[in-house]
Order: sequence, then C-alpha cells, then structure tokens
Amino acid sequence: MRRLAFMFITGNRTMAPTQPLHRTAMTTASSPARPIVLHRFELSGHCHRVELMLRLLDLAFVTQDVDLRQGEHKRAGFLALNPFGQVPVIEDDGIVMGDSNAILVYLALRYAPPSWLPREPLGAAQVQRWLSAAAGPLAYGAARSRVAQLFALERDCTEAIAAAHALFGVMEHTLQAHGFLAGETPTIADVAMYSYTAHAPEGNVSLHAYARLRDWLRRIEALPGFAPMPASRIGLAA
Ligand SMILES: N[C@@H](CCC(=O)N[C@@H](CS)C(=O)NCC(=O)O)C(=O)O
Repeated sequence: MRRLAFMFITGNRTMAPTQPLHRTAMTTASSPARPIVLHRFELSGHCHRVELMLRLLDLAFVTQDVDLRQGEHKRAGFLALNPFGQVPVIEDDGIVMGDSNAILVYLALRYAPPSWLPREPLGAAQVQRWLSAAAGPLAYGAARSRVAQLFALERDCTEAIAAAHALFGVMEHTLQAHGFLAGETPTIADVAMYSYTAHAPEGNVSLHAYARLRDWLRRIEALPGFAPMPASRIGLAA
C-alpha cells in the first residue's frame, strides 16, 4: 500500500487525491478513469470486504474515513450518499453505491473477469447463496459478537456465537468439496465471507475446530493484492 498526500501521476492521468491512494500490483481487464472513493470505517468488516475487492482487482482508490463513534454516518452529508446511514459507500465516475455486497456485484460486473461472478445461472446462484449468508448469519453471528467487543457493548452474545459456529460448520462442510466457497476459483462469495470470518476470534468465536476453513482463509490471504483488516486485541485475540 502506498500513501500519498500530494499529486499522484499514473499512466497518462494526473490526480490530486485528498486521501491516501492505494494501488496494488495485479493487472485487470479495465480500470476506473479516476480513483474510486471508498467511504469506510477502517475496523468494519463490511468495509474491508470492499477494500479487499478493490485491491484484488488492482483498482485505484482513495479512502474517506467515516467516524462511526462520532455519528458521522447519520449526518446529512453522509445520508445524502446512503440514506441507510451505513458504511461502506463507494463513488465511481458519478455512481454512488452503498451496501457491501451490492458494491462487490458492481465491481465484479464492471471491472473483473467473469470468474469473480459467473454469468451462467448455476454459478451465479451459488455465489448469491454466500452473499445471502454474508448479509444473514455472518452479520448476526460473528460480526455481531465482534462489534460488541470492539465497542465494549453490554450485550449477551450467546446466540450470535452459536450462529457463528453453525455457519462455520456449513462452510467447513462446503470446503470439503472445493477450494473456494463457490467452486475451485475465488469469487465475490469468498470476498464477502472473508473479513468477519478471519476476525471471528475477536468476537470470542474460535476457529480451532475448522481446519478447512482456516486453509481457505490462507488461500485468500495468498491472492495477489491481499491486505488484511487491522487486527484488534479483543475477545479471544486479546
Ligand atoms: N448491509 C450493509 C450493512 C453495513 C453495516 O452494517 N455497516 C455498519 C458498519 S460495519 C454501519 O454502518 N453501522 C452503522 C449503523 O448501522 O448505524 C452492507 O453490507 O454494507
């Protein structure tokens, strides 16, 4: 990752980012005319999945931090970008898009080789199953338990931790059959599921029982362009 606070020149384009500009080494089919703006909270797994996709596709982007602790996501300026008042949001060439999974679909269809989001019915449906899991049991399981630790919330996480283990059991079973969640090559399903799974121990969810799942995490971490979400010394990771 390169962080530049001044004029950045790439190819035949000249840009003046106001935020850190990130670019990685892998080549892609096409690129944005100007860096994509990612509105994010750095410790959000929803935001990290978008940042990870941008990096895996080697798309130029700048980050705009939204301080959830200060309630910036509920102020008029941010609500104009996303009426749901949630990060992440991207701005790309006049397009404003919220919701992490919607953004993954957008980036895949606009910039990625088709392998990241198959166009044929079965392949597309297999990816969608995991996007649904990421918005469902991953969010109310591992993510919910982690955010309680992150923000020191007084919350009974028993059900969230049980939901996380139930989901990880399904993932472990799935990963017996193939190397990635929707087949033998990485798709946006893997990107959507990665961040909160990798950081589940921060929410008191152990990954010890899931050897194939841990191997899958390592395979994602070995992809060109991968960069982790910052680790937090909380929960089982304290
Ligand atoms: N479905 C949304 C959920 C995003 C989400 O929950 N973002 C959290 C940060 S991890 C947020 O902005 N929370 C503030 C709030 O909901 O008020 C997505 O996938 O982007």
